[in-house]
Amino acid sequence: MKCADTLHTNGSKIWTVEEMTLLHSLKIAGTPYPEISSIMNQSEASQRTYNENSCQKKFSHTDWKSFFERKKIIEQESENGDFESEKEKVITTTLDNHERLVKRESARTDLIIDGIKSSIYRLPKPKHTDINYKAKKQTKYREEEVGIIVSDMHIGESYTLEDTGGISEYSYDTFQERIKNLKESLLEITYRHRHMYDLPVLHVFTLGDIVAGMNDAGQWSSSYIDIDIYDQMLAGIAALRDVIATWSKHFKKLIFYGVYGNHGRCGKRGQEKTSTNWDRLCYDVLKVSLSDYDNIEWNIPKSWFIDTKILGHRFYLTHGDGIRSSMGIPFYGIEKAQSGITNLLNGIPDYILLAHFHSPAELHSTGSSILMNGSFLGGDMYSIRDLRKCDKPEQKMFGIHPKKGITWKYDIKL
Ligand SMILES: [Mn+2]
Repeated sequence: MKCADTLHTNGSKIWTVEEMTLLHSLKIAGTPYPEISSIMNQSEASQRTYNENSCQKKFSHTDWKSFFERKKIIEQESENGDFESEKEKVITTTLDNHERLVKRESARTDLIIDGIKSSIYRLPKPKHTDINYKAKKQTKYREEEVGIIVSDMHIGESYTLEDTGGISEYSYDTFQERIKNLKESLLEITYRHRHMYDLPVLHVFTLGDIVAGMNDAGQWSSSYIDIDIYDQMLAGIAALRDVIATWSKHFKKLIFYGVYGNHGRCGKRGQEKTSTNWDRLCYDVLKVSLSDYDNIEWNIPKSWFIDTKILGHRFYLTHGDGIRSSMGIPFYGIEKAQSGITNLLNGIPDYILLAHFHSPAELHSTGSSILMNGSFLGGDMYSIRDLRKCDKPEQKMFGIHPKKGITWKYDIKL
């Protein structure tokens, strides 16, 4: 223990705290001075020779109250000192360990970098003489057929830039402009491809939701429909008649496929047969009004799907409203639908064409390629507000090759 020099300086040599404490406790216990001096002479705390006189003198000349106060302070300081030095030790060890870790990591990183560098240098450089692809001189390519998906026109739906906070707008005028773009783009692309090979046949996959729908027949809000259902259908017939008639003039043969959507149903879900649908009526009237065009073939079933073969490839067409979805593109719903369709048809369709989701996309699932069409609307009130999503108004067009199936694809921006 620390020397008690500040406590007591009376005497030739300074008494230690241990000596002082021993003296005090012996005296308090009632031990007489001769015995005190003898015990102290034999004690471990002994620092000198004690006699009766020196012990008595020391005891009576000491201010014991202040001695014990100071002793307490010294002991506390000593304890704190121990804690502080322990803490310091821990900090130093931690810092040392950390530094060692950092050094090790940086050495490891250096090794990896060196390894990568050396393998880059060792990589053989491509020689000009090794690169010798020569395009085949081919003047004739096998002809292909053209497919286009036409869907989700939602004629009658109407919302302004003000309604959507400047993000999107749609009206009958917008629709007219977009269908004109579609009509012309298909022909432009076809003629561009005709520089390479012939494209004699056009398949028009009309996959529903031509009309925006009746008030109260579905979840859609009639507040954003400004044309009633009858006029929606007539507008759909007029627009499709113009497009189909024009296209049919530029192909040897046009095959029209008409599958109805969910927006065309006549009453709430389940009230009528699903085939009782404004889209289907629109297709049937279209067929009658174009009956003079004998290069058009019509495929308008009562069922919600078409299963057909084109140049040896199996196509399954449906609107897509039976596929479970929540928030955007339903990957899992589509995979499930694909396996269900495969079981029902007893065979895997090479291509599944879908509409309804208004998001252009392509997925692959166990042997099927799934092509999802965009819409005429782009973002609508529902998708912008509830899904925070605004896709571009697009429709899919592609080439079908007898051997390769679907080859090139375009998302025609409307
Ligand atoms: Mn739909």
